[in-house]
Amino acid sequence: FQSLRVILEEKITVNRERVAKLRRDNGETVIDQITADQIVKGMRGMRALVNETSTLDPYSGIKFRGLTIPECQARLPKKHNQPLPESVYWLLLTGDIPTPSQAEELRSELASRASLPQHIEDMLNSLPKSLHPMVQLSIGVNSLCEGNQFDKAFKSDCKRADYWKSALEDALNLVAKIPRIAAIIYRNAFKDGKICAPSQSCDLAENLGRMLGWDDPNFFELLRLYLTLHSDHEGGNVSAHTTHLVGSGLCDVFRSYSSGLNALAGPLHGLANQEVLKWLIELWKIVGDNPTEDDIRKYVEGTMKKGQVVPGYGHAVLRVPDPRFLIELEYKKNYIQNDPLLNIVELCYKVIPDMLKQQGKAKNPYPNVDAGSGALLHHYGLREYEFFTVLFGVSRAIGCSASQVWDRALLLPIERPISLTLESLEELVQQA
Ligand code: AMX
Repeated sequence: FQSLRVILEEKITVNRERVAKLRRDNGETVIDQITADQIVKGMRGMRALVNETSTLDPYSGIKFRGLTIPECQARLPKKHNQPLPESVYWLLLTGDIPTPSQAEELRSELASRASLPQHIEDMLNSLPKSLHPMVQLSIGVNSLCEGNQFDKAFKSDCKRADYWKSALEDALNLVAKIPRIAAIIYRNAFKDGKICAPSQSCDLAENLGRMLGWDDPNFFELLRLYLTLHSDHEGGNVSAHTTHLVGSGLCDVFRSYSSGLNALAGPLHGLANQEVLKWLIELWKIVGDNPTEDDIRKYVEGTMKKGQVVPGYGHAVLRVPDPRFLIELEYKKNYIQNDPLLNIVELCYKVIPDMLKQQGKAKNPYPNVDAGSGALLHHYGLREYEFFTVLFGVSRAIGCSASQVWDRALLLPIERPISLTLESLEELVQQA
């Protein structure tokens, strides 16, 4: 952990210089224009945020600190065939590929912080089982803010330049503890409420899997992939942007990310993976194990006729099949023989893009990450789809908390754009 701090300190000094130079030399340089359409259509394509951890290209997809996911799979320290989530976290925090010993250092540090205060376990155990798991997760993460290091630093005479140090402490605590919150929610809502303790020797994925109640190395392997795929998706998506926005008012990472989790819980965003599985199971019930392309078409037509979106398809930025979805298919090919639900996922991929193209509305007719993730979890016996977005939330804590460390490191200010009334927008358009 000490070496992580030292590396970050060096990088932060360099990057603060870069910001200072950018502002000094080019602070007034115009780099983009905004159209009226962008203002009324959810700010699509507007480049207006700084986010260091990842970038998203419409055609090549997500890059974590410049590395595609296949590059991460090839170059990051692994367990079996997938990157350790801890090595992804190191990469997002520092921009460097960790050495195996650095990944191990972070693994051990996170494992040592994995337990929860008893009163938070009691609080989670007292929540009604019927409360949606995402609400429970948001409550659990919010409650971690008690005694957080950032507030302590803020209230002491800590200099603003050093805020990142306490933000890093909190970020590590969030990533270390959120798997246990998730597992308690799962065990209470869907099982007998009993849960094993986190182990000092497991990585984040295996600890999560074991606390959920699995003892299957193949499931742990899938969780490693899952945590990597969902860890970050640049800064403009609803959950990352919410976390950044709330954090910009100097909320600690627990309250910021708790807000981000509520953002993730929308059906057009992270809840889509729950919606996809619900939709696929209904489809499976109707068409059986060996459907034809026409069977799928009929079902999709029914969804569209009801005016609903086809869950798991489309994306606000991507304009190609989501590389994360293609990795899910690759995983199925390499690890899973003949699973009827996953076969249906593949058949959907053959049929749905053409149907969405014909409908002519969606700018991206291709599958996103949610189109396949739930069916993979289903294969290993995790079938309670109301829980799926919680796993998304556990993963995304990695990217959102690393970003918040950098928000503090770069001394980013409170976010405060200007909103317009329709009348003022109409006037501006006339004047332009
Ligand atoms: N099925 C049917 N219609 C769709 C569609 C889909 N999967 N995706 C987009 N459309 C429609 C939109 O509803 C919109 O219709 P409208 O003009 O009548 O309002 C039109 O196509 C244009 O939308 P867009 O510009 O292509 O998409 P967007 O940027 O506004 O929204 C997204 C992107 C993801 C919300 C949208 O594609 C969608 O609702 N997909 C299904 C839900 C889903 O899978 N969400 C997960 C996204 C990934 C994630 O965050 N986890």
